[in-house]
Amino acid sequence: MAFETLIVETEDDIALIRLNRPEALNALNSTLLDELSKALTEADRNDKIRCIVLTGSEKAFAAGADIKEMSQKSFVEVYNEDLFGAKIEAIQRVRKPIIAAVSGYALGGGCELAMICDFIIAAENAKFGQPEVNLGVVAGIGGTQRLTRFVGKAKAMDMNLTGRFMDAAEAERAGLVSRVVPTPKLLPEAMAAARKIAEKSQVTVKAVKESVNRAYETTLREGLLFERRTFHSMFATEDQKEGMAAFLEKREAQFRDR
Ligand code: CO8
Repeated sequence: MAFETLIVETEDDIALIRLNRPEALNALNSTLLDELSKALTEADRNDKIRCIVLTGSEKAFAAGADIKEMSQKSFVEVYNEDLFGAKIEAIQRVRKPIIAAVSGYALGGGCELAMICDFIIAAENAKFGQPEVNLGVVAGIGGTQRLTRFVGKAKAMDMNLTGRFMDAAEAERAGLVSRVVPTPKLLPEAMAAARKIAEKSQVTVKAVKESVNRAYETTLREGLLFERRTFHSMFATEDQKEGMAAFLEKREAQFRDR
């Protein structure tokens, strides 16, 4: 599929999706969000793809929703079209792991898009922020919700109220990103992480993603029950037998995704 605002490549069993609107620091306009939801859905359906890496340019992962495109919309328009709703929900429905490789600005909808991914690897030059307050709006796809769960109320309030940016070191300390790497190493590091995930049983990987995400949707008691039942259900798979046999026989497991 050819895209106007994305570059989609496949490296072995990894889909690498680059946001590509350099003239607007990858601002998320409706074409980009439409194409991104399609590219991710397509990668999710493609049996040959085992993990997805989402990245931008060195200067910007994405500088937010496209301000030019939305500036003149009325409440009734954004409400009726449920601005960003369906496209973002399609992205949230992807069951394969998505790693966000963030270099440069991840602001507003850009920071929120990175948080929708399963984890974030940041380059040393990354800057995260929710500056919507400067535009007379609040965050729209998780900047007050996911960010608060990831970094706690103090930093989420600070970022959403002042609009200040968080650098990569602070984002790592706060728990927003899983690792920080020198800027030129960002993509190799993200691709290596994706390859590690791709080696595992895809059944187990999906179960891990569902189980961790459950922590954000339910009480601890229910989440622990969900996790335990998921653990139990893994014993119905051939890959559990293979994984444990390989350990005992001191060899690499050969998973078959079943
Ligand atoms: N929308 C549209 N165009 C943008 C955006 C944006 N968010 N960000 C940058 N651009 C454009 C600039 O207008 C400029 O274009 P031009 O050359 O035609 O004037 C070009 O990108 C380069 O930008 P700058 O010249 O400003 O570059 P600087 O290096 O001087 O500054 C900054 C970089 C600090 C990132 C600056 O561009 C900036 O502050 N951008 C806006 C950041 C922002 O406010 N983001 C939040 C947007 S609102 C939002 O995201 C709401 C989320 C709701 C849900 C979203 C779902 C997807």
